[in-house]
Amino acid sequence: MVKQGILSRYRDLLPVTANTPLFSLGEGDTPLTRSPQLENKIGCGSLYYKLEGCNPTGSFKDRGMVVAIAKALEEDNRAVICASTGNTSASAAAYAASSALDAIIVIPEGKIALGKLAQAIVHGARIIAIDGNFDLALKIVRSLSQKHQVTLVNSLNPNRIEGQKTASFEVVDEMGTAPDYLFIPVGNAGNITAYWKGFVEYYQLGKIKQKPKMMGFQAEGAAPIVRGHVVDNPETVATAIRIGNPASWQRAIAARDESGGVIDMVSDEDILEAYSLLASKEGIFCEPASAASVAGLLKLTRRGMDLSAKSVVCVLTGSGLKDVDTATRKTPSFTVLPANLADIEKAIGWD
Ligand code: AN7
Repeated sequence: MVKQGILSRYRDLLPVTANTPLFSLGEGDTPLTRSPQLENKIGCGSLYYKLEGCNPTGSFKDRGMVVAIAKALEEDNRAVICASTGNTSASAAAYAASSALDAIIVIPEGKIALGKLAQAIVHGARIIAIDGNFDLALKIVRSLSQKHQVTLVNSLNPNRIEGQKTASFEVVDEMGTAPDYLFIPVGNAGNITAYWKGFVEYYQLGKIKQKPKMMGFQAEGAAPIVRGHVVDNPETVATAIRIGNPASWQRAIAARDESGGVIDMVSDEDILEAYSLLASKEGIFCEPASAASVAGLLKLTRRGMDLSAKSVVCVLTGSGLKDVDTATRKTPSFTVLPANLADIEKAIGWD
């Protein structure tokens, strides 16, 4: 069977009209898997991962992008623009290419993971790397989109949030209920906003009896919401969430407060620990920003949070293959030997 995509599957709950093209590159319907080891280790009732790295361009951005691009086509706009820490631009480039739209992307020079840049290049986007961070890039593309005939496809575009909310629908459709807690990384804060919107809508439709607590995690060096002020020079190993002035700041706070959740921060060390643990114990290769959700879970449980009777979903937002530099930086990661049986057996300890 041809994969349906979120526009068709959730059309009744999306801004779909008779003129919206219902196309798909295969986004959505991502795996919800149960933790093989960590669940027991932290004494959690049940722990699930929503594997958003399994989307066509390797991140959750595809859910929102397919809606944003479909609406641009419906309105007969032929070009899209975005600022990005990497994943939005990769997704915009792919979806624009598939619909013969021009994609213009503005990125912070030297601060996006190479896999994401590779995607923008192969999909034929016009790439502008600026001497400035994501926040400045976003300011620039906002101005450009007001001045020129081009659709802004950052999460300021409400169609992006609409598409991304389908991830909560899937979590509920799969579990038959909402989890008690949803742990999620926070950068520009569009995704936490979207998940919350999805849960609220399902609640209003009577599909769930209670909504989850939203547990958002920023990186310590890029934690404006936690600190309560704009961070001028955000820094973190998790380049995807290297953001100092999130566009959906207020909506993230609303999601936190209305759900009774928290927005907290995790250090780069915490992020890399969770990143390695996910890879080496759970068999999941996600990118560093994604590991912020699990780093947050580890932080809170170490501080005594009791989840023994609770269900938890951690959103793993993007694939580890996006950022192989972080994975291969660890030394020594392998042994170089002559191609000879005896030497190799010796190195493995089989001599
Ligand atoms: C893997 O691509 O902002 O809080 O420009 O790529 O909705 O911003 C990416 C963000 C988490 C944070 N995990 O989500 C961009 C961009 C990954 C990400 C986030 C991003 P938001």
